[in-house]
Amino acid sequence: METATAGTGDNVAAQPAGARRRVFSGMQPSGEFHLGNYIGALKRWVLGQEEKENFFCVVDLHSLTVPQDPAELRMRTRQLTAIYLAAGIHPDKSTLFVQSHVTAHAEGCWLLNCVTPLGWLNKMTQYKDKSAKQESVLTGLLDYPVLMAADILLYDAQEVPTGEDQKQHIELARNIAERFNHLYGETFVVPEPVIAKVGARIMGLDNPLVKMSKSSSGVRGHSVGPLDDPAEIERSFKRAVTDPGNEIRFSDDPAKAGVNNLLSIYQVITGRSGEEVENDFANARGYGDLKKRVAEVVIEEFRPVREGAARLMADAAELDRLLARGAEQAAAVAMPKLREMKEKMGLIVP
Ligand code: ATP
Ligand code: LTN
Repeated sequence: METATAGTGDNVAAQPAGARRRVFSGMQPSGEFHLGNYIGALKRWVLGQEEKENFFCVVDLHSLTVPQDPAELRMRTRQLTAIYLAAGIHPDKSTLFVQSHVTAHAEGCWLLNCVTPLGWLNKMTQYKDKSAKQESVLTGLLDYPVLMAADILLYDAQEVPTGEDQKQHIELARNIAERFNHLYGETFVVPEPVIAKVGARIMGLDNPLVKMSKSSSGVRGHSVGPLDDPAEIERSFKRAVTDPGNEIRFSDDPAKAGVNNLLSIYQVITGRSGEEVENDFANARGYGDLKKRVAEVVIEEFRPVREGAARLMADAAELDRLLARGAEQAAAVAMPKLREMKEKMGLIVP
């Protein structure tokens, strides 16, 4: 798949020639996992898995930045793990773990808090958007991007594959890495965002002018996910908002955003080029046909994820064993880095 990397390649402490590039990414186990999460992140992690050294995390500490029901959070943490696995993240090819199981993340966050000016956090657009919607804003929500920086920097990750919405946070992680390196000497790799050219911002099916988002997943027809009933997925696509026209082409005209979104979904799922996609629909009979065929490819793509996740969820003990192994592998990388941070900052490390 075509990807656009937005870094400068000025990595310090780069790995030896021939070493596989190191990847870190994560997702929050709160809310319903949806097609945007799948296309913008998970599918791409799976596609890049073979040639990279991967760390994929279920970032449960990030979920705590807004109030959570404890039992539900526990269930969703295992459920998201099951979705990662069922979608093709292979525990022998990637380190798959839960953020809170590796204590270096929370500790590293504290150390990085102490090199991060508050002004940098106040500029984060996601914080501004999310905090504006809440009556009482938790400190953790403001600090969220510093925890994310700790996630990435503890692993010397060179690449961070995410959707478009995370670009500013990765930029902040770069700034924090550079500042730490400047203050205490070369310590961190400066990571690069890896954001796809197509599918990095899947829009709501009910409103193609807003991002498909977990916070709107309760809204009927907004999003679809792999655990949904296929008949419900079909209905959501049938109801998808388009425009009064009938032209099935990629376009950046906001009036055509609905059709553009459907075509982008189809393109990423089928792995075809933009031209091939438009050709596929050259003889389509209107938008009804388009919606039906997009729904079909999404349902087929999700079928093994749905079935696999249900199977895995039936054995929580096995999932927990797998996660324990992942945490051990992750800690073997993160803990020495944390130690290095502490030493450089002047803490006595026993
Ligand atoms: P949401 O905005 O839905 O609440 P999030 O970004 O807060 O999601 P995460 O589960 O942490 O939630 O995000 C997981 C990944 O999915 C990130 O890489 C994010 O960029 C990506 N992502 C989220 N929404 C979309 C979307 N609509 N299109 C493409 N990628 C997306
Ligand atoms: N903030 C991210 C989730 C996340 C993440 C990370 C992504 C937490 N830590 C480290 C990449 C790398 C989001 O998608 N909402």
